[in-house]
Amino acid sequence: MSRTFPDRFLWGAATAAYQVEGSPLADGAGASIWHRFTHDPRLMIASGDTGDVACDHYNRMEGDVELMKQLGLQAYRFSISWSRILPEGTGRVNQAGLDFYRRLVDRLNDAGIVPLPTLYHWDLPAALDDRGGWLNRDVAEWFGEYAAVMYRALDGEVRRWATLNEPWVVADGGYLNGVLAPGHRSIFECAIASRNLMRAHGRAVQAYRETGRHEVGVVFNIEPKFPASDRPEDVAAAARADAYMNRQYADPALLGACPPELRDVYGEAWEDWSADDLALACQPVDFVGINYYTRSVVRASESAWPLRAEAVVQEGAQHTETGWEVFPPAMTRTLLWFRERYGEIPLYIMENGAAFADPASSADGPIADEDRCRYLAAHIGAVHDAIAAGVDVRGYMVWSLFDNLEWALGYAKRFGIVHVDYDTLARTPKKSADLYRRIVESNGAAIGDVSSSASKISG
Ligand code: GBH
Repeated sequence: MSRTFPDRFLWGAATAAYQVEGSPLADGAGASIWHRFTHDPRLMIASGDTGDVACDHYNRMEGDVELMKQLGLQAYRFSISWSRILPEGTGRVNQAGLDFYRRLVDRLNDAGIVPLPTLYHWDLPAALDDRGGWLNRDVAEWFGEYAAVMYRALDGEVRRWATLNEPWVVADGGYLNGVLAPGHRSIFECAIASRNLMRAHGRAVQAYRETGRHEVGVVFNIEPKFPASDRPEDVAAAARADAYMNRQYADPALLGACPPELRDVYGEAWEDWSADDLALACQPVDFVGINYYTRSVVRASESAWPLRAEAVVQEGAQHTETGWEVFPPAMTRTLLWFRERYGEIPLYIMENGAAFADPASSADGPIADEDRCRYLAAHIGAVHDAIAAGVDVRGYMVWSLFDNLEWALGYAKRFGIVHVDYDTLARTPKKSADLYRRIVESNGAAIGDVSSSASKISG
């Protein structure tokens, strides 16, 4: 079946600063909380991996843009490292840091590739963490100041800005579970960080209305929560999980309210947001980015803290190397649900992809990452299903352009359509990169080349 996408649908690939750049302290940059986290043996990443070199994109940016051009990408989603721009987080601007992103954006525009920057993909300046980081209410002003510096520098060349990437991950991983920087474990802090993240997002949108002339939005990770059974306890558990991961951030930003289930999830750590905080978080946005990887099936479990809900592993389904179930129909469901709940907002898939171990590369061909090819074709097909049902989806960014630092999982988990050899830093497009080039060229039709009969993908 041939499926093409709307005219001007934007096809691209995504990365994030700390995951690919390397040289985190170069040219006057300040340290970020991720630099600190990966270098602190008490916090630690199991493998000892750091972002010191990563893909060395900071030094190889021009060649990388050339590669993107060869891959036929129409857009490149990247993030800006706040502490390269403002080494102390506020105040003094580091011109050399700005210059790096200006060169990147210029090269992209010269190559006809649309730049899609995200202002915050988890690398808070360490100097701001010393002042409380996301726990300090002033972070909204700090983020607004940084955002305005970027808009003033690059709004002529950039037409679409995203504020935060996945605020849920920042609060849950950084402040509740301690598995991501800054590595705290407190449900009280998680609730505070959650609110300050959305206040900061709102402040950055306000700043855009003062200085910018194009579009600004925000990026959420959305993961549908299916109840394991019709039992009311399981249905309620799924609703709590959905409120916590999905609606906790999108509701304040888009509806100006918090999901009522959060009181139950957070217990005494929950404090109702003031009307002022809700109003600040709820600024009109021009688009929303959605990152979709998987779904989860959940059942009630009194001992599972704090949600009293636990995931039920789907036996027989395919799982990626990160243990996430491959379930393409939930991509469609996510998009339909989003429109139904939040109304007609232009949507972009800002991340979708999978970690699979690379099969050994044969001498005469690229790394044959068939699992990734099937994953991408099936999920792009699922995006098409949502568009066919009338959802306004305007673009798709594969995660990721490169194998890169998979945060606390280090370099072992590979999400790239381009292989990176971490000894030589050589970039080698995998079979999925070739498939993706054909998908872009054919505006989606080439997903039909991927045999679904050979697919292990359920759904
Ligand atoms: C994204 O986050 C990040 O933006 C990106 O930097 C990162 O490299 C990429 O994904 C790959 O991890 O354990 O089955 O319950 C991903 C957000 C939220 C997706 C948690 C998976 C857990 C699935 N993730 N979710 S499960």
